[in-house]
Amino acid sequence: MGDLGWIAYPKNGWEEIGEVDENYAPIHTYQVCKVMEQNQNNWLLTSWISNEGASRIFIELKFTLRDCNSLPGGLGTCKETFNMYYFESDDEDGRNIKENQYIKIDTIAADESFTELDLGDRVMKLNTEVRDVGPLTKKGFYLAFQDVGACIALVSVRVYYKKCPSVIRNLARFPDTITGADSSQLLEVSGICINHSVTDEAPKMHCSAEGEWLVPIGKCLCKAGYEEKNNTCQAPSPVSSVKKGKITKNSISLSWQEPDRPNGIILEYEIKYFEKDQETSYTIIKSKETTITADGLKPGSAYVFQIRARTAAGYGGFSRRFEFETSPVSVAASSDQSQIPIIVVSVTVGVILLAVVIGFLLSGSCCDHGCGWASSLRAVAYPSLTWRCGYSKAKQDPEEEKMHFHNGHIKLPGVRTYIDPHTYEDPNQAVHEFAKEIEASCITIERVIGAGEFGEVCSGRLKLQGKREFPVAIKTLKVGYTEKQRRDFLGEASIMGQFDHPNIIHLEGVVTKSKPVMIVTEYMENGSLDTFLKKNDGQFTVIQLVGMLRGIASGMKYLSDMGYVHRDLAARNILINSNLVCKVSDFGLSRVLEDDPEAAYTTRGGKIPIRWTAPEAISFRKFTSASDVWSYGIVMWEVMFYGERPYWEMTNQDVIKAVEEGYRLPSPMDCPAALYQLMLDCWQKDRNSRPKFDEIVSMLDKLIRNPSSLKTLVNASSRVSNLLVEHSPVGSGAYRSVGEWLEAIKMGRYTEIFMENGYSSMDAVAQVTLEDLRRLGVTLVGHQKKIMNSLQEMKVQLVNGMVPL
Ligand code: ACK
Repeated sequence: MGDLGWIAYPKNGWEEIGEVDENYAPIHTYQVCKVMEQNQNNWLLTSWISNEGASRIFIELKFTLRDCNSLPGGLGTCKETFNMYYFESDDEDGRNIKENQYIKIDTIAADESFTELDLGDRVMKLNTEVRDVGPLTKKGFYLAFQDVGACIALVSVRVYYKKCPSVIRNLARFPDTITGADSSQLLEVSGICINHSVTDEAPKMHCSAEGEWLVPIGKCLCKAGYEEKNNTCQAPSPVSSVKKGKITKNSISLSWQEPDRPNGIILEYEIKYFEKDQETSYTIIKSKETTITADGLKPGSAYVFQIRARTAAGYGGFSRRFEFETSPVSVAASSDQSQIPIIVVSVTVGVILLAVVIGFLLSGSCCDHGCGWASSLRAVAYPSLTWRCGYSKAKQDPEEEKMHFHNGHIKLPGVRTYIDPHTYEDPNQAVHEFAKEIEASCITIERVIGAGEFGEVCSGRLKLQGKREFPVAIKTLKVGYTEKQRRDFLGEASIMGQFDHPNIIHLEGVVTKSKPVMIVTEYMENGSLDTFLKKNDGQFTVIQLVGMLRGIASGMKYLSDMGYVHRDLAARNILINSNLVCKVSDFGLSRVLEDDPEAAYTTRGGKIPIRWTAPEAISFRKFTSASDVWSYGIVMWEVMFYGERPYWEMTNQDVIKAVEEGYRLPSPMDCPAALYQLMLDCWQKDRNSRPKFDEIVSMLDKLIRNPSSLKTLVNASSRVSNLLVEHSPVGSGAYRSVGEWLEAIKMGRYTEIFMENGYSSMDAVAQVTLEDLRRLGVTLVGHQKKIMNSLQEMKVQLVNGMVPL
C-alpha cells in the first residue's frame, strides 16, 4: 500500500513513483512495464471513493502507453491496453474481495486524442480517456486497473459526477442537482419561489445528463407589494394619503396620491372597503384612476377603506385603514323613505324563500348522499366559488371593476374573459382601458428591425420612473394614417394588453398623446421563430424543440381559456427570446389578416393564411380554438422541420384540394413518432376530435419528463407512404444534380465540398457513409442526420419504385 492508500499486487507489478511538483506538493504516478514477461496480471486498487449521492460517475484517466513497436524484442508478449474495473460497496469493507467480483468498465487503449508531454529530450504522448459508470446503488466504490503486459504510466485519475448548478430562473431557485443515472435522462426539478414571491404556475426545470438546465416551465411572481428586479423582489410603497371627497347618505368619494415609490408603472389600484366591524363582508373596486366613488352604502354608517397599487410586478401593500362615514338620513327624508327598509326586507325574505324552495327541490337527490338541508340551502344562497381572479366588469364605468366578497369567497362570480375592443363605442377608450400610456421621452429608438403593416418595427430602450432601462420592441404608425388605420393599429394593443402570460408577448404600453403613435412590447432577442429556425437549421436537440412547442401550446391554452381565437397562428407570428422562450404574438384587430403576406383571398372575399388554416375555417369561416389547434399542428411541423414552408411550393388551391381529399403533411425528418401523431391529431377533419390545448400541454409535458419516449422516430418508409408525393421535394422525382438534391434538403452549403471530393453524381452520392460525411467536414450532427436520412429515404423510394435515382 503506497502513500495514496492504493494497493498493488503482485508486489512486483504496479509501482508507485513519488515525486513533487514545482510547489513541492507530492505527485503520485503508478507505472508498470512487464512487456518481456509472459502471463502478466497486475492489479492496482484505489482506496474507497464515496459517490456523494451521484448515481452516474465519470472517470478520467491520463496515462502514457508505450508503443510495442518501439520496444525491440518485446513484440511477442507486449500489450497496448489495460482494463479498468469497479466494485460497489457501502463502506471500506469491500476492499478484500476477489478479482472476479470486480465489474469491468472497459478496456483502455491509447487513442489519437493525446496531448504531448515535453520531457526535455523526449516527447511523450499523454492520453486522456473518460468512461462513465451507472446506475450506482451503493454509497461508494473502488476502482481497479489491471495490466496484462503493457508499458503504462498512470499519471492521473479524476473521478467526478455532473450536476446542474443552482440557479434562479423565473424568480424560482433551483438547487444544485446531481444528474440522473441514465445518460439520456432528464430530471424534473421543482423550483422554490425566492423570497417575497409566490407561485404563479409551479416552476419546474429539467436537469440533463450533461448538467444543463433545460425547458423552464411555470414561474413565480413577486408578492403583492414587491417588484421584480435582477431576479429578486422589492416592495413599492403603499398609498399613504387618502382624502374624502363628496359624501352623500349612500356614497363616499375618495381620492389619493400615487405611492411615494411606485417602483414601476401603476397599472391600477385596488380599493377594499367594508362597513366598520363587518370585515368578513367586503367589496373590492379596481380603478385605473386615483379617485373612486363607493356607492350603495348605508346612510349614517362608518366604512373602512384600504387602497393598494398594482404594477407589472404585482400588488403593493395595503395602505393603513381610513374611516369615513356616510351622511345620516334627514328626518324628512327618513319619513319619506320609511317604506324602503320594509321593501328591502320583503325582497330579501322572498329571495330566501325562493332559495329554500329550490333547495327543497334539490334536496331529494342531495339527501341521498346525506348532506341535508343546510348545505343545499347554502349552495343556493352563497355559491361557494373561490376567487379565480374573477373580474366582473362594471360596464357602465370601464375604469372600474367591482367585486363583492363574503368570507373570502367572491359573491359575483365571473371568469376573466377576453373583451373584444370592437364592443367599445370609442376604441380609444378600449386602448386606455388595457394599455398604459407611455411618454415618448421615456423611449429611445435604436434601430429598425423590420416592417409591419402600419409602419416600421424598431428596437430600443424604455426607461420608466423608478425602473431600470430595459430593451423593448417598438411598432410605429406611419405618418399620414387614416383614423381607421390608427384604430386598427392600436387595436392590437387593446388586445395584447388584456393578456398576462409568460408565453404571450407582453405589452409595455402605448404612445398615443404624441406622434408617432407607438406600441411598445417586450423585446425578443431572436425575432420571429420561422426565421430563427431557418438560420439555425439542425442545431437544436429534440428536447429543445419540444420545449419551444410546449411554450407555444401553453400560450395558446391561455388564449383559448380567455376565449380568444387567434386565427393566424404560424411560426412567423411566434417570437423567441435569448432563452429560447417562445411567445405568441400578432394580435391584429382586423383579423384576418391584412398584414400577413401569407393570407390569400378566399372565394368568399375573406383573407386567410390557407396553409395554416383548418378546412372548416377556410370553407365557412368557422374560426374557433379548435381551428387554432389545427394551425398549432402546422406550427409543430414548421418547428420540427426548422422553418420549412408547409406544403412546400404547392399552390394554395392544391393545398385546399389535397387536404380535402385527406392528404396530410408528411412527418418532418427525424421527428419523434409521438410528435407526428400529435400533429395528425391536430389535423383531424372533425374539429371536435382534435385535442384541446390543455391536453396538448399535458402531452408535451409528459414527453419532456420521459425523453426516452421521443427516441422512437417516424421511420423512413412510413414517412414515404405519408408523403404528399407529387409535391414534396423528397418525393418530387429524381434529382437532376447533387446541388439540386442538397438545396432541396436545405444543405446547399455543402454542394461545393461534395463536388470537390468526387461526389458529383447522384450515383456517387448514394454510396456516402457517415464516415465520409465527417471526412468532408460535415461535423454538425443535425446536418449529418439530415443528409443520411435523405439518402436512406431515396433508397427506400428506389426500392418502392417511386423515385428512380
Ligand atoms: O424576424 P424578425 O427579426 O422578428 O422580424 C420581424 C420584424 O420585427 C417585423 O415584425 C420583429 N419583431 C416584431 N416584434 C418583435 C419583438 N417584440 N421583439 C423583437 N423583434 C420583434 C420580427
